[in-house]
Amino acid sequence: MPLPNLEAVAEKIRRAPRLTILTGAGVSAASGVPTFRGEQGLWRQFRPEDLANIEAFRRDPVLVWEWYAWRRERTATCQPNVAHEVLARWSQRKGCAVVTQNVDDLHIRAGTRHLTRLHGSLWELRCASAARHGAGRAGSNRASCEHSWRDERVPLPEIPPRCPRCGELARPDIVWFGETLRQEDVKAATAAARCDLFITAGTSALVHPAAGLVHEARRAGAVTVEINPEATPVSSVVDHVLAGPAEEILPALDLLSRS
Ligand code: BV8
Repeated sequence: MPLPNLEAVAEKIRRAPRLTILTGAGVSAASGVPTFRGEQGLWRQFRPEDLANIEAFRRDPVLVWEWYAWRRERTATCQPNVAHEVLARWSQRKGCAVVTQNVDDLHIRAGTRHLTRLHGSLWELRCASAARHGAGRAGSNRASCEHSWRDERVPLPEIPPRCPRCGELARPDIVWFGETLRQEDVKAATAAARCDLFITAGTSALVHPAAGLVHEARRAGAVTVEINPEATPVSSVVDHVLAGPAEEILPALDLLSRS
C-alpha cells in the first residue's frame, strides 16, 4: 500500500502544533459498526434519513426505537479498532482534538480526550417532551422536562422507553436530520477546525454542518488531508488524499510520525 504522500503527511503530523481529526462512520467500519451509506446501512429497507428525524419519531416512535435498539445491539458487540486507538493516543498530546459524527461512542471507549461528539450518542436518552435542537415541543403544553440520562442496557427493558422522571416518551439524545446541533459542540468543532493540520477520516462529507469543517480549516490556513478508500466531494479540495482504509493508514502514519 505504497501511498506516495504518506511520509509527507507523517512529517506534518510530527510538526503540527494544532492537529484536528474529523471522523465518520468509516472509522468504525473495521469494528463492525454499519456505515450509513454502505450496503449494511439499510435497516428493513429504510434509509437512515427516513428514520433519523422528528417526523418519523412522531409518526411511529416504536419503529424508530426498534431501529435504535437494533443499532445498540449491533454496536454493543463492537470494540474500538486500531484507528480509534491511534486517535486516542494522539488526543493525549497538547493541541490535538477529535471531532466525530459517530454516535457509537467507540472513541470514548478507546480513551479519546478532547472529543467533540457532534451528533450525540446511541447510549444517551432524553425526555421527548424537551424542545431542543429547534424541533417543536411534542404537543402537550406541560412544562417540558429536560431530563437526559445514559442507559447502556441491551436490550432495553421497554420499547419505547419512558422518561424515569416524568413518564413521558423518551427519545435517543441524538441530533436528527432537520435538527440543529448543540451550540457548544458547533463552537468547539469550529474552533478545532482552526488548526495547522486537519485530517478528515472515514466520512462521505455529505452531511452538514460537519461537512463544512474542512472548508473552515482551509480558510484558517490548515493543511488538509482526507483518509477514505473512496473519493468524496472534498477529495478535490484537500491538500493530500490517502486513499485507503483508516485502520491501515492511521497506524502507518502513527509509526512514521514517531520514527
Ligand atoms: C441542521 C445522527 C439546521 C443520527 C446524523 C447544507 C447543505 C445541504 C443540506 C443541509 C445543509 N445544512 C443542513 C442541511 C440538512 C442536513 C444535511 O446535511 N443533509 C444531507 C443529507 C444533505 N443537515 C441537518 O439536518 C443537520 N441539522 O443543519 O440543522 C438546519 C436544519 C434544516 C435545514 C437547514 C439547517 C443535522 C445533521 C445531523 C443528522 N444526524 N447522525 C443517527 O445516527 O441516528 S448524520 C449521520 O449521517 C452521521 O452522524 C454522519 O454525519 C452522516 C453519515 O455520514 P458518514 O459518517 O460519513 O457515513 P457514510 O456511511 O455516509 O460514509 C462512510 C464513508 O466512510 C464513505 O465515504 C466510505 O467510503 C468511507 N469508508 C468506508 N470504510 C472505510 C471508510 N473510510 C476509511 N476507512 C474505512 N475502513
